Amino acid sequence: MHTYTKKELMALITGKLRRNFGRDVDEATSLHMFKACALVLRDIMSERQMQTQDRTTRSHARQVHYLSLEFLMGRSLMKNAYNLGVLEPLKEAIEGLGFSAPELFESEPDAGLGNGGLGRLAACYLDSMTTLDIPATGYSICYELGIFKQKIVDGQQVELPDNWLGLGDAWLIPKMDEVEEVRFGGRVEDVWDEHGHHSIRHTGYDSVLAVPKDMEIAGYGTEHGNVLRLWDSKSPQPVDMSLFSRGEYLKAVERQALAESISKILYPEDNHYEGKSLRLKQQYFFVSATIQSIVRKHRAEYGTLRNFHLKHVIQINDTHPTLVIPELMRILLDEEGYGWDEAWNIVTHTVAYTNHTVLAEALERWPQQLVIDLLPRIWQIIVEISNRYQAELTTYFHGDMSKVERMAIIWGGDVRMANLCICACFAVNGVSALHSDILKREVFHDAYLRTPGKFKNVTNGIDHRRWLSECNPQLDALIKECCGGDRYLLDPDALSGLEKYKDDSAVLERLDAIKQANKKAFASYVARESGIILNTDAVFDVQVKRLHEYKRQLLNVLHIIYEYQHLKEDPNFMIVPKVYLFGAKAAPGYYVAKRIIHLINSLAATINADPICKDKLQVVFLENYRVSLAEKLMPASELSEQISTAGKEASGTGNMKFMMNGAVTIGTLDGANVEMHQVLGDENIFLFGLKAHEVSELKAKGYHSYEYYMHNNDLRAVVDALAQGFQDGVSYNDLAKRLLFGDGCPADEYLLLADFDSYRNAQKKAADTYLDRKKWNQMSLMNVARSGIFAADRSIRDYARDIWDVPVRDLSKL
Ligand code: B1H
Repeated sequence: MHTYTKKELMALITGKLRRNFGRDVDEATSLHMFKACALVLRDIMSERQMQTQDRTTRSHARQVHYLSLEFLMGRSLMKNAYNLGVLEPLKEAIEGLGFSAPELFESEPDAGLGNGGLGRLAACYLDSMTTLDIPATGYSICYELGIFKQKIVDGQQVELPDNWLGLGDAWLIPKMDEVEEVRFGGRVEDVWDEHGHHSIRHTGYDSVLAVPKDMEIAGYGTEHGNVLRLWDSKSPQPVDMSLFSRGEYLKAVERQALAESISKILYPEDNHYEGKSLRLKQQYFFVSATIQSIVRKHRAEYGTLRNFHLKHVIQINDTHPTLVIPELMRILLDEEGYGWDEAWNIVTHTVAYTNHTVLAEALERWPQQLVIDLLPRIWQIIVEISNRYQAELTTYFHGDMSKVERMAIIWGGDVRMANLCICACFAVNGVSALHSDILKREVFHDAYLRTPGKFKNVTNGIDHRRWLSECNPQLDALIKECCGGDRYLLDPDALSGLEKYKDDSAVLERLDAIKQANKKAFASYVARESGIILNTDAVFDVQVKRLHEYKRQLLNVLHIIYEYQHLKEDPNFMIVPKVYLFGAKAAPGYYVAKRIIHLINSLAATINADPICKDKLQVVFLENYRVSLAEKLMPASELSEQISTAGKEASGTGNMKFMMNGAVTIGTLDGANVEMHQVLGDENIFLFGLKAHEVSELKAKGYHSYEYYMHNNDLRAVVDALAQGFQDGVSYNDLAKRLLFGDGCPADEYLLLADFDSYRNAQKKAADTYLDRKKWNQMSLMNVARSGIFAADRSIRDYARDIWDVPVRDLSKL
């Protein structure tokens, strides 16, 4: 594989500075320098990607298309340099030109085109698909504003716009010759010509142009290159001249603004469905542009769509791209003139659906009137799919209408996207063993009875090169010494080579020292950014993820209040000093989540100012949790909080990042924690709480949180303190009442009080274990050693084998 020297890179960078920015190195700002470096890497990737494309075309290989409304890419400069094998020479080149490489890497904005786990998963999968030589393309929207930036002002979240494109667009290549047109609204009619041929006439619609902005994706240790195609919306006319000339300036500009609003913002709700018309427009815009672009290339290559399903598989990331189903039907029916059955056969052998949540409030149900108004032809096709399905179901279930109703696609004035996916997709998968079981046993049980073969599991995984090798270079070095050098980078199972050192005190002490150094590095970062001084002699106990009630940040808080109360009574209560770190964005409209952020900050202010807590107990809320902050935090974490109500977290992927970096988990048997426990055994994880089936049973028999409150003095004191509030005088009576009585929702819907005691015991056990340094380091080592199955490479091999039927790079050639 061709690689680049420091000297070559310096020449390429100075060339870019001169040609693209008209600057010599000595006149260049760090902004110019960043862009020049990005452009140099982009050129290398473009070249490889085009060769990959040629190879794919020549071999007529089957391709994967990964459709997702979110790709949470984070930063790219270091990642791309790493994958291209030029990280070291690039650093030297940057320094050689008089700039600081770490500062330059740090100046890159995160591409925050996603909310949380679902979006980050898509980004990790792009890396693995490329590394495993799969011809794959990601598709999404080129949001002008990514996930909002979070500021904490007076303890509360304030959202600021995230305008990432100023620098971030260095990675994007606009392809003006591959623009697609997407149509909204208007009327559709059936027309017959003089020969009796039927066609559909669509008139009076509004057009929006979709401009592709391609981001090149480099794989690790391969020449293979893929693309993430981000669609930008543009108005077909810059301004409407007919309106303009009549003096209606505002109206003229308004139409343009409306078209361009489609790709303005990412909807910031994680695990929650918002029935906004602009969101439906986003979904159709991106799906229609995507499928038109795939179809256009396919036609050019094969001259027919009859073999479409043999050459393409479309994986949809949750139901957000569901409209790809009727949109592909529309093209096959209306543009190709295929009959229904032939079109349906192609579609149902092309699209596969991944479900990411069982939360009822996240299931997409679009009001049919919205679909009718915005997408009249798509609506007709959905109706036809729905009617045929309903007839089949009625026969299959011998008229058991309760089943037919649950599985219906159109019902009660809504289009239920998950049911449309289950009907039309050839595969439906969950994202962890437990989650896939729950889909089969509960959420989609009726469909499972009819077509059990469709239902699969692919447990999530993370890009272990980003989340271990790049972000934790010291641990990376230790692993390379212990596990056969670079091997684990392409063969994550090689991490298990660490196991044989679990009684080797030299290795255990190295592991300890690495963690200590990473904690210090993180602490100095936090000190620089916020002025807060973290106690690096304390356990770093970390809960970072989106703020959601089911994730139970509040349970963590209740336990901290408990410790604080006991510390006040007994100065020797905290044998192990602790730093509790939180990081979480709340959806701007999610009131309770915002209250919990405020609560964490109120409690932190009180505890951190109390002399009793000095060197024993500290609570810190980390502002603006995001990919690039996680990369600094994971290597420094010791205890990983994965404490969702069992049955609610589909998988979790943060849990895997912690594990890979040697943090020990305190958690419930939920999502992928179940599989972590399976590989770790009871002795290397701190489990607590009700199991998923116990949660269901307790809810079925009637859960009364008040009884836990009444019968547990410690718990009562904690909830009372919560209601009282802390030093800043803010009362959290609303949150306390929610736990005891509910508020238009069941009291303590997520069973915090039921799990409190069990959580406290697990916390106690973790603290006691932490005192035994050897034992803790052994647990930490085992966590790293057994984390190989949580590499995204493994997940992608599963998808390739069980769903996509595409070949992957062969490890035996390593
Ligand atoms: C997950 C979402 C999600 N599940 C709707 N569902 C969204 C739903 O903008 N929306 O409308 C956005 C996101 N996100 C997460 O997916 C799960 O909660 C995690 O458990 C899982 O690890 C992750 C990846 O599978």
